[in-house]
Amino acid sequence: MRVAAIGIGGAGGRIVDRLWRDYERRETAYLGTACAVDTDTQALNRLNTLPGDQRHSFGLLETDGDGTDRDRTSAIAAIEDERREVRRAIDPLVTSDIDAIILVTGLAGGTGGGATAQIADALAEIYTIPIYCVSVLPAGWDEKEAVDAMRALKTLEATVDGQILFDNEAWLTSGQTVDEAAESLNGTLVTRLGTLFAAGEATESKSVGQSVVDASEIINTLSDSRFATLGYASQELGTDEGTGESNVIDRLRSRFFADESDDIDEIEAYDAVETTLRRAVRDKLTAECTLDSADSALTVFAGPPAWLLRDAVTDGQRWLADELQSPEIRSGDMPTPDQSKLSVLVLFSGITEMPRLTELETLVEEAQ
Ligand SMILES: Nc1nc2c(ncn2[C@@H]2O[C@H](COP(=O)(O)OP(=O)(O)OP(=O)(O)O)[C@@H](O)[C@H]2O)c(=O)[nH]1
Ligand SMILES: [Mg+2]
Repeated sequence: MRVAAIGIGGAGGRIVDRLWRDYERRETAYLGTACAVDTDTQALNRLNTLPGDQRHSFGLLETDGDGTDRDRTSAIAAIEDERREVRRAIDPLVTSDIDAIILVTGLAGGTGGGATAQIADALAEIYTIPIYCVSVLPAGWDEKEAVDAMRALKTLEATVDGQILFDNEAWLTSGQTVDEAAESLNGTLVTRLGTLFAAGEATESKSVGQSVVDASEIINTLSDSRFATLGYASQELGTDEGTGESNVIDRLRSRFFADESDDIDEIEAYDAVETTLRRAVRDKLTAECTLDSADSALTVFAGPPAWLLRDAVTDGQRWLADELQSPEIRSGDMPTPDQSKLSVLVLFSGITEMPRLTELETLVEEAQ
């Protein structure tokens, strides 16, 4: 799936900056292009990898270029004034080969939480392709943050075609601040987003009769889905075997570069697929949800073609259908012939129950 990614505000910009780095490292060209949009020129300057002409400031009269300091109202005023200019800055990104627009934002931020829905709305006036938002939920128990985040979440719900949630609270370890943990939080999120988008761009493998995911399947899973969350797990293959290093490397080479599935132990491959899928589902999701409240899911199995055993994938899908009480499940492979890693990504969507949203709602009620 080819996407145009737009980061709005500090968190959005940093996550998209990181996505740009992930994209440059992958073989699959899933990112048409990307940009960051912020009221804070210093934050834009501090990004690491996005080229300078892909960083855009707005609202400098309202904010002196320092950001809004968590003030949604001034971000909304700024974007109302500069709606056209911001859209014009984004326009060149949305080329005809783009399947979807991905906005990324920290919901509790003044800029991110205030301006993102307005930007989505301005883009939806022009483009008919889906617009999704990757929405970061605030950590902690601050009532103002909860109020702002829930307001932003609901405004976005009315504007975008689906939101993939990331819950900072779930991913911070105790005592850590978001600033300290930002690199690792953003790395976690970006690995999952990159795998999802890259899967939708994978081409059919000649070696095995694999089914790949195409962009329309991701779109069908995400669209009209309210909230979505991502699970992920990966496992190095075969590293627990052998005695000497060269031994292991030789064996890995002969196994991973081989096209024939009979070069690998099928039981081992079956177990690897099964275990990695279960970990992807049971380990921490980008935002925790009640699994049976999801109404559809999409799984991506990535690894050397010979390891992606049809039976294991089909049985895995059946297991997941049971777990979720039979919603719609799509599945596909992303063959990576030159890697010694198996990974599984699961996109759950149409979720109606998320404990963190209930917590934030409670904080909102307490604030009233
Ligand atoms: N996951 C993640 N969360 C972040 C990051 N930076 C900030 N956040 C969180 O995202 C929310 C919004 O913060 P920012 O993105 O800095 O705010 P902003 O959109 O720039 O808005 P203002 O600076 O208030 O105008 C807060 O809840 C932060 O804790 C980041 O790099 N990664
Ligand atoms: Mg900011």
